[in-house]
Amino acid sequence: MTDHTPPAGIFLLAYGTPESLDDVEPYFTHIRGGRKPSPEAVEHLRERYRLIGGRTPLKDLTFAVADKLQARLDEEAPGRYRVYVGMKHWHPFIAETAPRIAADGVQDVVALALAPHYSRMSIGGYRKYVDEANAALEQPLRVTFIERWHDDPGFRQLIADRIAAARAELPPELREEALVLFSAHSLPERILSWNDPYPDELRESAAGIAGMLGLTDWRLCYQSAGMTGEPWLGPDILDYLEELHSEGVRAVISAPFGFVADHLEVLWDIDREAQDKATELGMTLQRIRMPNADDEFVDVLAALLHNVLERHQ
Ligand code: FEC
Repeated sequence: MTDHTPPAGIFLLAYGTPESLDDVEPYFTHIRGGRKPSPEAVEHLRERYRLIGGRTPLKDLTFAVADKLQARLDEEAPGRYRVYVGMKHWHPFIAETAPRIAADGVQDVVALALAPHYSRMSIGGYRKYVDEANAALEQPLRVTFIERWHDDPGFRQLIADRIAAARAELPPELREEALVLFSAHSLPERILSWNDPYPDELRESAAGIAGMLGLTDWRLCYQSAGMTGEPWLGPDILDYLEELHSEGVRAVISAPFGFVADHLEVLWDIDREAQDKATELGMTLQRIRMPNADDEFVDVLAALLHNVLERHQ
């Protein structure tokens, strides 16, 4: 007898990245909700992409995660799940992928943004795009949206392992003393007036990871704040490195745990800006390897999705 149950969809959501330097202006405009940035701001952003090689691997990495996850799920239950990718700010947009999911006959979807901590401004934004795309479908999908997964033990263990590996790469005389510096994308301070859980979730997950490693001292800061003319959450990583330097810290292990892949905010903001600042201060900065499309990260996602799927089947 043939099983006619339609496959369930796994909708992986990522930020999106411009494919070429020509895409930078419309991409930036999309991030700003349709408001065109000044030519100077576009040029400044384009220059950062140019300096890291013209494009980031974010899209390729996200599709590589999707392919590996598909293969993993197919091994366990052939034909039961289909993995899709939709982006928040560039092609394939969430609104472009949603109709493809529906056209494949999928009715139930688990949506997972590849960012572990919840803020109304970040994950809430992904959710809004998914809801809008879904509402535009003739037959809306039944969507289970995973809003946060920073508390997933597998995720925390993976970051803890990456921190341990980064420590092992430091020169022997700095290994013991290197201070772990967690960082996540800053957001405008006004999120605090909404009681947004973002800062607390970051602190909780950093503390959880530090606990796995038995760390007594570790720090948390923000990075990549926008130039929007309003105050953003701090301390910013560049200022904070100065503070750590004045405390006598000689080496830091940078753990940008608010992200999961190599992209502009890691390859530029950490590997260029923060690294330059550390060098200027005579400090050593060793960044953790990002989860990217590594098998261990696919394991984490597969386990996380299993838990959710079991609860909804
Ligand atoms: O590699 C790439 O091409 C994309 C890297 C990238 C990631 C990313 C993640 C987050 N963002 C978050 C919030 C904001 C807010 C604004 C904002 C602006 C930008 C700009 C670029 C950019 N973001 Fe981003 N973000 C990435 C890239 N982001 C480029 C525009 C120029 C600039 O400010 O540098 C301000 C919007 C406005 O101006 O109105 C707010 C959050 C995340 C982490 C969650 C996630 O990954 O989805 C939160 C990756």
